[in-house]
Amino acid sequence: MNDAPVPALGELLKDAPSNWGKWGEDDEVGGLNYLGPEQVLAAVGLVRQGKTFCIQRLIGDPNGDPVWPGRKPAVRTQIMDEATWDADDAPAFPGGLHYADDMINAFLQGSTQYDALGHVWFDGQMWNGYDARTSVGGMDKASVEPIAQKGVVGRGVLLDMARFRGKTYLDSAETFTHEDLLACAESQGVELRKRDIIVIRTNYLQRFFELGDTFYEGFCEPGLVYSPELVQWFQDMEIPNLVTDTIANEVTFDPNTGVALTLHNALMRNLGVTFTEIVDLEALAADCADDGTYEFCYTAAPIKVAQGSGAPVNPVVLK
Ligand code: UVW
Repeated sequence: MNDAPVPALGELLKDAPSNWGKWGEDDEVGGLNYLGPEQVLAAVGLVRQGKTFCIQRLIGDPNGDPVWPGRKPAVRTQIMDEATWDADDAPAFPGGLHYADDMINAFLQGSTQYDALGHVWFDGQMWNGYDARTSVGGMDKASVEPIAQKGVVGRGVLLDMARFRGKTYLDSAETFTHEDLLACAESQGVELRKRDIIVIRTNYLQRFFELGDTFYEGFCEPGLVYSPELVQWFQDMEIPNLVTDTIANEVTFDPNTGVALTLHNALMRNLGVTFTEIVDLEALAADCADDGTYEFCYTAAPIKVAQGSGAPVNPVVLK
């Protein structure tokens, strides 16, 4: 990184494309508007082998839950189990019913998740120009709820950047561009089309399971890196949804500017691209490498959380 002062996002993105107002002043799902009946039917037509892949990571993994620094892994608490009925004052149900109950205390973005379009902002405005004050006490605008109501179905394409670069996993702070995505697609023999759901594998989170807590030292994930050309490419390609197996879908700190999470703003806030993070692509990637088919029907719907800035999801991929 150079020694120049880190630019403000407003300055960096002042000439960047925007889709605010494109789908009306009340829109809360942005690029998901690109996925209509035509895209759904085309995606369903890709289901030929009857294979299914559920690409959520385990919540409460005994080996740990990778989360954005400052968030904590989910805590699951057993509330009722067979021991409950040892107590003299245990509930007695006609017929002798016993049952188990539990609860989780979890960050809504602490596992495989959809970000709400209002999840990030700068200069006091979030997606579609909504006032950032509408986030106070809960998202009144651009929460995850409309995304959960609509759901996501479209043609997904896996771009296996780790395999493309001949690595087990990408390195910390390693970057790639849309040109690299195109080169990766070409090497896999798959065409990227307009309105595709882009699914990128870095396998970076394997490092979390290998390193434990030292994973967070000098935290900088690999990923897509901002350029005006990359943002224009997403705009021209009408990409509805960016899905990756990293915690935040992009290089954490832009090596050219030092800005944190530039693409969250250039793509999510400005263009309405929905972000799906922390997916587990290992079984899917192995299958794609095996059968040479990197396109599939991608389906997902985050859980419906009123005013949520994100929500867990278990996307299902069908081949
Ligand atoms: C942040 O935006 C801080 O986190 P994420 O998108 O990874 O949930």
